[in-house]
Amino acid sequence: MLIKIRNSWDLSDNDVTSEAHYKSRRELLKTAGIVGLGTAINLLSPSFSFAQTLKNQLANEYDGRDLTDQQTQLKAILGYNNFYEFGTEKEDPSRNAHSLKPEPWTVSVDGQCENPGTYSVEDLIDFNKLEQRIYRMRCVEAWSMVIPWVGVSLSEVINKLKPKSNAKYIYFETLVDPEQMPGQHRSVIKWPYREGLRMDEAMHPLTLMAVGLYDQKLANQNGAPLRLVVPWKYGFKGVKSIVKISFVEQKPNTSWMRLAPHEYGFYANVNPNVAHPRWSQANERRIGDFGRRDTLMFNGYGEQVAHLYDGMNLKRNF
Ligand SMILES: Nc1nc2c(c(=O)[nH]1)N[C@H]1C(S)=C(S)[C@@H](COP(=O)(O)O)O[C@H]1N2
Ligand SMILES: [Mo]
Repeated sequence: MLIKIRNSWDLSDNDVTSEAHYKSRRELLKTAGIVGLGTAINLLSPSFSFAQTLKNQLANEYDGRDLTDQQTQLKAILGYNNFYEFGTEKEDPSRNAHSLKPEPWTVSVDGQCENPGTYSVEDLIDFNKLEQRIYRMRCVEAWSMVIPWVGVSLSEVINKLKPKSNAKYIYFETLVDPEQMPGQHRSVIKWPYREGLRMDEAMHPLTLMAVGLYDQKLANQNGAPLRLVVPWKYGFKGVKSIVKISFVEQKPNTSWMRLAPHEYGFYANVNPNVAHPRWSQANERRIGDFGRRDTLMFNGYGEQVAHLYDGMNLKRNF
């Protein structure tokens, strides 16, 4: 599914796919036998080539399980957040994030790449190639959502920056500015929020650099103006409001690894068989549901990503 969104985010009625219309569009896809996440099926813009490429890459690997997943209501996605820069309660980000100014915004790029420098969001993201991908997001705290993100594959951004062959990892940082992010007056974590991926994980077509969700640009509390989404990993890998990207040779020391290395590892792949030291990870509460449901290995994306971890001990590399 694809939404073509103009740079201005100034949507006409024809472009807008409102929340209310989603269910029926999803039903339409189902009837058409089009399955899977990232089914970048081009309903709105027939000349969109990346969407077709992605579909060609992934079509045979999807089993359609996700079609039974209801999308989480916009209200919940906007109101139940983790973004410690605005406080540690789930309601804090929506209450406090109005002080963030996501425009204008720059991202500095350094390390092992041919095109280091300072970029605007528009330099990094090709807004003509935006697509929508409906991904499960599973927080390590054992709740989950299904979010229709809008963005581009992170690989598209990386290709512009031309990493060198010795770049083994990509590293990200969130903005540090206590004026805009009042939660940073407290040292809940050592700011900035830091995250990273192995290069092959970063280049995987499911890894998304998101700039919107549903038919809106990202709300501040969801990580405006750009944030990472890695659907087979716990939600904390999805670093928000990114201001720095580095290509590095060594495995980066991420925020949660620094804070509690026995509890949070670098890989953070969703794995129902590996418990968090203080609680099981075997099931989850989907926001909006009553009961709990089993958590799926790699959050249900195993067919697409399990090969990245061939031969690795996933208990040790948690
Ligand atoms: N900068 C920053 N990014 C962050 C966090 C944070 O506290 N700060 N929380 C993470 C966690 S734990 C989760 S579950 C997701 C939540 O994303 P959402 O609030 O948009 O649903 O953001 C992740 N990205
Ligand atoms: Mo999380």
